[in-house]
Amino acid sequence: MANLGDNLRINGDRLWDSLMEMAKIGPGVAGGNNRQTLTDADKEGRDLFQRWCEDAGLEMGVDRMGSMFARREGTDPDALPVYVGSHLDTQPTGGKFDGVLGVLGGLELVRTLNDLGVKTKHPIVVTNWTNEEGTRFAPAMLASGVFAGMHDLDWAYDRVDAKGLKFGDELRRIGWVGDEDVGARKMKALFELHIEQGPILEAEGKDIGVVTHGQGLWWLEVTLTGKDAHTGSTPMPMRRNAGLGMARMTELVHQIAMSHQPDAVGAIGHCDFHPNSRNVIAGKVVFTIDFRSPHQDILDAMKARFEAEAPRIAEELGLEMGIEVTGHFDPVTFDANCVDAVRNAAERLGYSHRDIVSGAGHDACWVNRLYPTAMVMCPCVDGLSHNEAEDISKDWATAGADVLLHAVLESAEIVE
Ligand code: HGY
Ligand code: MN
Ligand code: MN
Repeated sequence: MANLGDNLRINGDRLWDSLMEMAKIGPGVAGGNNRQTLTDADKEGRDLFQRWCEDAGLEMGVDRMGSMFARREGTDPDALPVYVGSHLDTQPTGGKFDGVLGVLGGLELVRTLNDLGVKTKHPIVVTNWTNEEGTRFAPAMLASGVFAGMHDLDWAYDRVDAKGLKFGDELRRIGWVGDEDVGARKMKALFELHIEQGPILEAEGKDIGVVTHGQGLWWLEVTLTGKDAHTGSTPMPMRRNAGLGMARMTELVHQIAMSHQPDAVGAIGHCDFHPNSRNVIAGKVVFTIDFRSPHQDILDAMKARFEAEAPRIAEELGLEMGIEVTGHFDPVTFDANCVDAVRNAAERLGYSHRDIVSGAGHDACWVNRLYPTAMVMCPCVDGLSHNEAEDISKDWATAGADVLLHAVLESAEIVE
């Protein structure tokens, strides 16, 4: 491997300025972002990213899921490209860095190579994957899932949001339906930079997380149907209270996850009460369970136990129950050579690091099914994410992007 020049570093100030510029688009109400997928704010963010890519001399390709691929040519145009990137869409009360750091860290990598006139044999492609969050249109990592062959395009286009709007219609409305077949692109490797979204790196004083594995996930959407009735005049024994069913099942989810510590998590983050009137007993409740574990057997055992025990709760309360899987991926083991490239880069650059399992799902988790993939993580303040107070330091962002640069160069091969 050519001597990469350990003093080859990205421009941390420029990266930070770009992060702050992007954060102005789709502002939240408490300092973070609400730039949900396929909204006008998402369109605005895409347009800005496209302008920056054009300024950096990159050639933009877009696939039918709207994922964006900005290509920096290599000396061998036929060599398989090395991909970087993440997602620009955010949670409704999201932070400024979840996903965005990976996209703009990839762009900064290219800007740095341009500044220094560094050529690589393999092309480098900076990616913005559509709808990583899965908050407006379930499931999460939707576009990378179609890319990996886990979902078909028509099914993805038919996903609807809470207002009944379809994914495909919204993608057309913002004008970001591309002409590339989803999944047609071939990769040598993919590296994704992302904030940890957990407390470990900060607590241990580590600059870099070398991501060896990712948790698996089940999203179970539960519908409980009872009977709307007056909260005042309906005797307690006569009630069919779907809200009470949800409360008891929330406790069950918590107990199931707690019974598999420390390698399991479970919660309910989404819930719709119907009719959601303060003096009507909820006749219908729809909520989503999020179970995760790095271990396949624990992940599946949690789902099985809920499916076995929840019907009794429904029966006791006179409720009908339906369960639909709205998201799933197995635990992920990233590519050992790519993981080594990340670890070697951190080592060479003098950044403290530790191996880590990703608690959150990422587009890299799906791409890993097709091509050698790894992730670089940086700490975040108090481990907080999916919260407008999400925060990182400029130094952490810079360290993460430096390691991304060197890991990618090891794969893309500098041409002297
Ligand atoms: O849910 C996840 O893990 C990711 O943040 N979409
Ligand atoms: Mn993310
Ligand atoms: Mn997220």
